[in-house]
Amino acid sequence: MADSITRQQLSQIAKFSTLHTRPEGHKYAYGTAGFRLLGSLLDSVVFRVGLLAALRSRKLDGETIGVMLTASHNPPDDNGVKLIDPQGEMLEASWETYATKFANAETDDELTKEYLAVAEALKINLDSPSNVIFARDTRASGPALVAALKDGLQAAAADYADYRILTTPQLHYIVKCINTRKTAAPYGDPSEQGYFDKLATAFKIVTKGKAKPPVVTVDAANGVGGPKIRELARCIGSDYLDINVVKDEIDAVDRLNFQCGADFVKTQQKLPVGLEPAPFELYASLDGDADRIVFYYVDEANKFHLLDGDKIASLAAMFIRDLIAVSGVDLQVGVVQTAYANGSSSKYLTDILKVPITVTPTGVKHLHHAAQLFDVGVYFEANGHGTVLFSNSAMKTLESFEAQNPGQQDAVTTLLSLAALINQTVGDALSDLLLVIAILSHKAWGPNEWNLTYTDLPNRLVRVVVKDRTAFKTEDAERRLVEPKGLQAHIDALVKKYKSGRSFVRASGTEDAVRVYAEAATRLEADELAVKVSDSLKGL
Ligand code: G16
Repeated sequence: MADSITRQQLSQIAKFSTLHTRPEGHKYAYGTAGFRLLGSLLDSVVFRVGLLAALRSRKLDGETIGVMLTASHNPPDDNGVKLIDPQGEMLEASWETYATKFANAETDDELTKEYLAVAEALKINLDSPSNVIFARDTRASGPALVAALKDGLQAAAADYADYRILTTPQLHYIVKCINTRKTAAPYGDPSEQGYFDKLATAFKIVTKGKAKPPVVTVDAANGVGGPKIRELARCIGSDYLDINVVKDEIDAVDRLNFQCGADFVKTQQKLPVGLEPAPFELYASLDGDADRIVFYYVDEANKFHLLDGDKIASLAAMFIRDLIAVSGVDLQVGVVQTAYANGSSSKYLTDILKVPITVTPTGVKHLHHAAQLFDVGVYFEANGHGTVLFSNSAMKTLESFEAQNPGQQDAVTTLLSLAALINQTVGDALSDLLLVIAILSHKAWGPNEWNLTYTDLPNRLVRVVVKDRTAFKTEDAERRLVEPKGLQAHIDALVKKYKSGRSFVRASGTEDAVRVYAEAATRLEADELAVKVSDSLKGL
């Protein structure tokens, strides 16, 4: 019986695979956030990811696996695909190797052999249940890739459900809800409405009786976040939240992330093109799949001030640390950052807030795991990708805590509601937006007061196209280059010439380029250092 099932599946895979042939000569790699490249090069990859998702679910006793089709902050012609594990986390790292092998199998025969090899090596019963759900963002290449994915799932005899257009974090949420449905701690209702209701309810509790939250204008990068944020705002109600949504033309597919969105604002350090801000009002930009957010405002002189992931992490860490102190609960808050974290933010966290910091390589998968080691782990990349994790034991401590006075009770209720408000699976722009607004409302702050907590060192991020980005190897959480040989010594010599100078180079995992980061005491010096380090990559 088992053998006939295996033969049947392999023959189906071989048959469907001929419809999704691999473009010759292209090398694929499961990178920082899955496979990500031109949508036109992804058909065979997505078909094969369908096969892998089916196996992953079988390996985990039929738990539901998610597949998200998105290229997030990348330009409109790109697309991407990534797998979501049962608790809504990124795919376990050891499976990334299988994903890369599947994607690069040269022939149908090689692909079926890889499929069987993984099943045998991991003792996966191909006759056991397999459950996969998937969704996509608004890109034009999405529907064709969905068809390829369905073929893969069908060939591998998986049960699947199409959740159509969602933000990436919504799919992570739904995956976790499905897999925890019958446990002692169900995460929520496994539907988009369930997601909106959970956030709306928590937001109302957290902000109850506090100052009217600041009005916020959100640039949705002309992506999926636009309609979703409107829906969320509708569920919360205008008495609680005053939101304007701009850059929400989801049908103008070529405008996705174009001159707007979180990546544009963070890397260019300027307003989305066409936005005319009022002084001291709060603005925010999402990215194309709404898993990142950055905030900003202009002052009376129309000067732009960015409130990025570091500022969000510091705000959240400060607020939660203070609530814990008031409640009297014995819990530790920690923050996880990457090499991109502004030097001033790390100093503020360590010297002023006195919270411990861990530094990991770029990629939320790394930060997420490091954050799980704290009772309450705040993690944000400077680009605005992040969340706050409450450990299971922290939740139990809070739930069973017996408050001695109304102040303590209030603080514990707020902490528990924050755990519901903040997406526990992955960085989520919508949930992070509500978190920031709720904190500002508690403190009766506007963006300027928030910004005054510490002053960023001027910094510059540059994207440099090189011949072969895989030649750039790093160590020390990507803060130092090991290869190309000699380059780090050259960077060190440059950095020494600048007060508060710091710079590093790393290969991007989502674009065919390397990134150069530089910071220094003044704007001029940070720019100059970035240019000099970028220049040293010429010809490489
Ligand atoms: C993805 C990852 C992030 C990472 C970003 C840029 O974000 O999820 O963790 O910071 O790519 O990565 P890299 O510098 O390696 O290109 P997103 O929002 O594009 O999914």
